[in-house]
Amino acid sequence: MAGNITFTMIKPDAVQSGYIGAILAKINEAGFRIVAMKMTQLSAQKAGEFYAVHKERPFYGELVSFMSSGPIVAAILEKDNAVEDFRTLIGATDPAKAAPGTIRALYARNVGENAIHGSDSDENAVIESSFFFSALERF
Ligand code: DAT
Ligand code: MG
Repeated sequence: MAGNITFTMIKPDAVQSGYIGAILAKINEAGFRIVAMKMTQLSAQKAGEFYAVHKERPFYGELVSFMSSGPIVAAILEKDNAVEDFRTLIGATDPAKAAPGTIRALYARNVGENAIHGSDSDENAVIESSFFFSALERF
């Protein structure tokens, strides 16, 4: 099971721009099953906790403030090879470098406001999923 899930957030820029539906359609078309989903807003403290691994990076303050600036859509997704396939679907962190047709190439504004999150490992997919969802919220 662990290797078959990833965690995603549709970030505040994409929610604000009205891209939730378009992004979910891409996720469905790519063959991911939605295990859990919610719309919520991170406090600055929770955003800081989620991105604690980036604490020493120069963009950390900006990242925390952006990620707590408006609602997000959090979800757990299931598919064979979920983590890697989802990273391929979303594209590079910087939308200017993201492959054509990827979610970030289509919907991200810039490297900071980049539309969507995807876990970077099976281990982090499990940690990040549990950050947002209890067992009772998974289907
Ligand atoms: P990713 O989201 O592709 O896994 P990451 O884990 O390196 O990228 O960084 C987490 C988030 O931090 C990223 O989605 C947006 C922000 N970020 C990364 N590099 C940045 C930069 N050079 N300037 C501003 N924000 C950045
Ligand atoms: Mg990352």
